[in-house]
Amino acid sequence: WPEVVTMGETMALMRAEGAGPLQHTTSLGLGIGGAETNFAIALRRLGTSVVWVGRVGNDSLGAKVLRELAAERVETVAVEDSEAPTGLMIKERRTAESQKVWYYRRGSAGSRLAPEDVPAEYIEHARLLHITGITPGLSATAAAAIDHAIEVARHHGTIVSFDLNYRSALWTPEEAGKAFVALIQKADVVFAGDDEAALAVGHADDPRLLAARIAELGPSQVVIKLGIEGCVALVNGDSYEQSAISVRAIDTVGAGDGFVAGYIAELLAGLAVGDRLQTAVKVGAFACLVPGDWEGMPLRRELDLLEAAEPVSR
Ligand code: KDG
Repeated sequence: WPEVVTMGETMALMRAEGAGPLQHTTSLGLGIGGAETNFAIALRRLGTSVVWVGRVGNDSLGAKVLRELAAERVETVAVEDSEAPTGLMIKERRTAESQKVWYYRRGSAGSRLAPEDVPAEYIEHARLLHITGITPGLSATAAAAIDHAIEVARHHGTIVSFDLNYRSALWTPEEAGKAFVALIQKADVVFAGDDEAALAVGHADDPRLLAARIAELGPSQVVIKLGIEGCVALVNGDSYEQSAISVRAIDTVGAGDGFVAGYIAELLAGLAVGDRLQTAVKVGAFACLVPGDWEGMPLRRELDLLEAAEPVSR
C-alpha cells in the first residue's frame, strides 16, 4: 500500500510561452496541474510512495492526466467520468513578471468527486492522508468525499494533513473560512499561507500568532507559509522559523505544493522539524525555477543543487 493518499481535482493546463494578452497568443503549451498531484509528484520524486484519487473526463485530456501520473510513478485510483469533461486551466502571462490563471472547471469531472470514490482500504493502510481546501470548494459531493476520507483516516489512525489553499474563484472568503475551520479541527498537520490562515482564524500581523490560533483548534503541527519570507511552524508547542532560499522565480504556481511535499516526506522519514522545514523550502524554491506547476520538483539527489558551488556537474 502507498504511504500517502491524496485526493482532489487535476486539470489540463495550457500555458502561454511568452508575455502578452492571451487574445494575441497563437500557441499554448499543454500540460496538467492540480495542487494534490503537484504535491504527489514532488513527494514521489523525494522517494515516498503515494496514490492520487480523483475523477477525470473520459477524454484525451483525462488520458493525459493519467499518463503523466503514471510516468511519475504516482499510483491512481481514478474514475473516468463519461458525463463531464476534464477541467482546464490556462495561464496567461500578461507581463514577464505576472501571471493570471483562468479556470474552466465548473461542472468538470474532477468537481463531481463523491464519497463513493473514496478508497477506504487505501486510507486505512496509508500513514497519511493529504487534502487541500480546494476540493471542498468544488461541489457539495466533493466536500462530502473529503469529510468521508477524513472520517476513515481518523478511525484508523492515519495522519490527516490539510493545506488550506484558498481559491477565490471557487467561493467567498466567508464560506471558505467556515469550511477551513471545520477541517482544521479534524487535521493533525495544517499548512496555510498567512492570508489563508486569516480567513479561518482572523488577521494577525505576527504569523506565529496565526499558527497558535490554528493549533488551539486541534492540530499538533502548524506551518505558516510566507513565500519569499520563508515560514514559521508550531509543532507540539515549540516554535520554529525557516528562511526561504532566494531564487530567480519564473513561475511560483506549485511552490506551496512542493513545500508541503518536502515537509511531509521528511515527517514520514522521521526527521526533526528543522530538517522538514529545510527540505520544504528547497522543494518550494525548485518549483519556482521552471514554468509549469510541478515539472521543476526535485529528485532527492538534486536537493542540494541550489547551493552547488559549481555550475556544471559531470
Ligand atoms: O497550487 C497549484 C494549483 O493552484 C494549480 O496546480 C491548480 O489545483 C489547482 C487550482 O485549483 O488552482
